Amino acid sequence: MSTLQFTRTLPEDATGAALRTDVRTGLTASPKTLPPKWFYDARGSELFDEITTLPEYYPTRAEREILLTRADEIAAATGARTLIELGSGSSDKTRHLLDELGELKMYVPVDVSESALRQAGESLRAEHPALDVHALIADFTAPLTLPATPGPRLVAFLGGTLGNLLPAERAAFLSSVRALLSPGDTLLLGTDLVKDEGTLVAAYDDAAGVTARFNKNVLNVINRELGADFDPAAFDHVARWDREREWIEMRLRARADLSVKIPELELAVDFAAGEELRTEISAKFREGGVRTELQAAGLTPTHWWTDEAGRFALSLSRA
Ligand code: AVJ
Repeated sequence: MSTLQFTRTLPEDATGAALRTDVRTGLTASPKTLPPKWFYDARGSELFDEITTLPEYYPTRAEREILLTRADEIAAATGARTLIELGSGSSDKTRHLLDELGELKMYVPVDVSESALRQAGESLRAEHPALDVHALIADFTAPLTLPATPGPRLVAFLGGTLGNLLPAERAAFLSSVRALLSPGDTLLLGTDLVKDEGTLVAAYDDAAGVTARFNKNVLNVINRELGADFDPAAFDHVARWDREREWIEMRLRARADLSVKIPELELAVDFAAGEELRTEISAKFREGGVRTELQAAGLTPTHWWTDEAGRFALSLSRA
């Protein structure tokens, strides 16, 4: 009989404490910044799901295309008996992989959202009755402790989320993933690729304005959680391509001089007209750069797959 288990490595109040720290640090800095993880409350996750269906937002479709066409090769190359997925969310894309991994005994989805893990866990167990599912409620950007699992293990980090980390954070993250792996274990990594500026900017500034609502939703999160009085309509959504650093930056630009009160932090934050708050970077990669970052973390790249149009890549590395 298979099992469904949950382990929480986050204290119940960890989210609140981390949000307070991030908001205080980010909004008293110059320039102002907020980490992108705070987009994803229930409403933000819903808006993100909507983004993945937009005509301009190609990464999700491109990655799904690779997973669909290469799942058999990934299965053959890894022989995985355990799949660990960091930032699993709804586990939607993973289903293609689970269907092909013939030796798979255990699936370990890791996410901060317990509700997403419960939903995904229940339905996966119904679809794969022999599979043990051990869900981890954890923040994958913090050091992880994994349950005992049968090897070889395949760690999957999909969606291009690596690109939401700054270069130094990426190096630390990849090293911590490397530290989880034993010889014979593998990492499957999704990375969005550098392409023309028009395509990139459109993907982060869609005509229907869904990404703008997603971006401004972080202000609603701070209002609700910290009692702040942000008026989302007082900010414009900005998506800009930084061609030197090869990343997209999402920002919120104050339309006028304004002041925001954040009672839970006993803090008032002033914005000058036109001042921009950075809410996300989304780095785009080249094959050589991904290879260099993987090798710097002690991993050995073995496979590189892109979609037909060459927009997005999945890479496989060995410990
Ligand atoms: C899929 C989480 C990596 O950077 O493309 C989508 C999130 N931000 N539109 C990305 C996102 C704006 C995203 N990740």
